[in-house]
Amino acid sequence: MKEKLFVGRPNLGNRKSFLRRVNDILDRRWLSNDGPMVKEFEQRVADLLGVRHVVAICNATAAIEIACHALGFKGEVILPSYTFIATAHALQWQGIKPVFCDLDPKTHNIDPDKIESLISPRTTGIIGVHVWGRGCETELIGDIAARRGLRVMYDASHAFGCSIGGQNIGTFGECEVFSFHATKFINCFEGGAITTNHDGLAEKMRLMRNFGFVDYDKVIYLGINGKMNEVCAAMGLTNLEAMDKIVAANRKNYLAYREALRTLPGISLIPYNQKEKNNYQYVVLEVDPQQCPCSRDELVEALHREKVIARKYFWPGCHRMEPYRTTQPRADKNLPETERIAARVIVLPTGQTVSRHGIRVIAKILKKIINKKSKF
Ligand code: T4K
Repeated sequence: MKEKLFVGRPNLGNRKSFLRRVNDILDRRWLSNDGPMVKEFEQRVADLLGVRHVVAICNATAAIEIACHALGFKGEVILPSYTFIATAHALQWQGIKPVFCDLDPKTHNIDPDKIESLISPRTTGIIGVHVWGRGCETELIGDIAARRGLRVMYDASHAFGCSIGGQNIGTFGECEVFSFHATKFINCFEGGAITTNHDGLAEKMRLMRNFGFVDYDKVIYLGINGKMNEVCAAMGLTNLEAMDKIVAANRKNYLAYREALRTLPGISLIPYNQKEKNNYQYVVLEVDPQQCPCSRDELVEALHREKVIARKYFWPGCHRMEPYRTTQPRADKNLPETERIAARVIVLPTGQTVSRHGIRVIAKILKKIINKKSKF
């Protein structure tokens, strides 16, 4: 490779449209605090997902914190360990203990069969994460929660533009949280949003993102500054206009990878259900140590040497990161599948900046090291 290829290189919509929006913002001198761009962004997302309320937030981590607070989470909350550390940190930051649940190896999502045994008298909720944009088993999770008096929300950071049983992600649980970080399918530079069909919850979360202000000089809740600014909303609006093109580029790349990696022993590309809407934002390989002559780490190192900055998301799992490694030293005993999958996964670059040629080169690098190793 001439230049480094990254996982998470931002997808960009039309530059002129974005700059026109930025000029409008400057002309208006309205830069933040629930401005017109933010309102328009929220409306567009609501229309797109078919959800009643969208509350734009400065990033998904703050959005999860606000959502947890609005839902009254306290004590313990069950979530997968196989997620970006932000999901766990958002709880711990508020003094709530994240209780890590194992994953289902077929989906990489929280395994509903393993949730009930983790419920204690201190449990108040469940957070499912739609990892790689593949939806959680929302019906089963909803049943458990209803039976055990728990509240459910989803971290949908990966899943903008995806569906479960044909229904848009963003409409499940009591609320869902999206990330619009630079590396995400649709980005706002930094950004997030909470989506919900519950009027009261939406109202509460709107107030919480603005310090709890209900009027000039009147605060009715504990709140934080979770506001999205106008330039971030302008970026989001511009990128939403390019959404179909971005999905098409991702899908094309996904299919090209599938073809190019077909014959590699012990390497499989995770599938997406063709009956659902998918954003194809993640090209995820699983390396089977019984079948592949190279270890996952050897493959990642070989790619890095050739300037392909592949990633091992979400290795080693939240439970093996601080502070959880110290506060929950035995958590791994309940997480055999998480440990197995976290040691097998490689995420490859995709998006608008990755070409068919780039994909062929990546496949060649992998083939070369595997062939070399299999000769020993
Ligand atoms: N829940 C889940 C399930 C998540 O995946 C995330 C975020 C969150 C919650 C929290 O959402 P936010 O609060 O961030 O809205 C990256 C992202 O920073 C993070 O947003 C994302 N998940 C996670 C999966 O990936 P890192 O630590 O791997 O980031 P970093 O700096 O290594 O960037 C990734 C790659 O992207 C780099 O190799 C280069 C490329 N890149 C990055 C940026 C920012 C660019 O090419 N241009 C850029 O502007 O976490």
